[in-house]
Amino acid sequence: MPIQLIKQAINGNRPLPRMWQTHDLKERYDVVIIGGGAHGLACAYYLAKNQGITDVAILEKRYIGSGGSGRNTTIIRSNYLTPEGVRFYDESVKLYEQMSAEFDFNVMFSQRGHLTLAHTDGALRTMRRRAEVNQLQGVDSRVIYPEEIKRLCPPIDVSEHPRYPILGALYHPPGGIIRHDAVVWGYATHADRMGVHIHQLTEVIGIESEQGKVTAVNTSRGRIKTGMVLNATAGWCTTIADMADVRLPVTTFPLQACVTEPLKPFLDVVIVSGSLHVYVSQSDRGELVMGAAVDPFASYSTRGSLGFTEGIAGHMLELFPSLSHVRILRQWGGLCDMTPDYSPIMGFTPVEGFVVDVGWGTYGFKASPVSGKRMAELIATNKTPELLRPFRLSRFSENDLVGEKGAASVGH
Ligand code: PYC
Repeated sequence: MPIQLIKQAINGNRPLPRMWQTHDLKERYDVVIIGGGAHGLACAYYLAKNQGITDVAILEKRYIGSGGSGRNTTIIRSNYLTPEGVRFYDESVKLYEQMSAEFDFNVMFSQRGHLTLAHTDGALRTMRRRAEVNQLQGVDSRVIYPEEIKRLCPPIDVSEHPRYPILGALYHPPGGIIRHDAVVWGYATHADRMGVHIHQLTEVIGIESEQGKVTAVNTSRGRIKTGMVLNATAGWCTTIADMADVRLPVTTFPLQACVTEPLKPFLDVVIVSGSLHVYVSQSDRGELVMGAAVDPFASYSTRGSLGFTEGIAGHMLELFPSLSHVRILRQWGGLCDMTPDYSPIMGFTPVEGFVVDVGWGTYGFKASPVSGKRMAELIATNKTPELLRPFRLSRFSENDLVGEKGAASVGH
């Protein structure tokens, strides 16, 4: 039993200490991070822990984890398509592996294996290419065929009957799922303990600069002087960048997800089908957590739609016909900032002191530790870490793209 619970029982049920504090807004901070999701919180954590920079404010317009960090389907993996992507996400998986020990707080990382199904010859070709690239980067990933898929996931239909029979899969054993709220709370707690100020319900309304250099951030609670601002938002990354006069090649699309009623444990791998536009895992509560492709129109809406529910139910039943009696419990939407090459944008911008960690599309949550750690390094040293160089903003004008569309879980 966790020691805190025992202490609480002995102490007559007095409230547990708060995991993070509230603070008045200071007049000045060394670093201001806009966005209280896992990325912003991770960056604050690593600024304090690895770089000794603790005079940091996180500004979150709602509550921490209220954006993509609390709305994703918690999948962690590094089986990407480009060497740059694989190296980057692999560092993230390794950081996730250490997280429970580092926080002394169980983030429930379950490396149960991740299967991306191929239903066409073209998809199988892409899986083979991904497996090669993954293996060359030392990442455990290989193509498997229906017999092994059935062994790893007995309820799946690998027969020839479905409209899109399963021809093979990219199998990535280190991939899995995690508790996303635990990740957010872990970073927040530890950043707070090292002196970071987390300001919830604090909306950014303007960014000031003089002679091409950031000087202050205006918020719904007052003005903050600073020479360093990190835009770590999703959904509103272009709005925030516009305030600093920086244009980002990003278009925002909704992405919907849902959970079923709890079922007895029967699915202990993550299943993804790009052709059927569905990914699914079973949570520790027994619910099936499922998602689809982004909605086919740009929008800031996070409402669910009947079209999504019908589509995902139909596609799930093609994979798992035995689930026809299962009810969907709730559904929700999040916002995905898509870039032209489906890779994120991390690093410096033409405005000195305004740096970005944005454009994550459908890949954001899984990258939180590595982007936080490496963005903290960039801010502290004023140099771009090697791992981040491929993802610089200037790659679009230099025609040096990092095409990751082929590694998306579902078609976009
Ligand atoms: O890239 O693994 C992924 C993913 C799952 C859901 C959205 N993106």
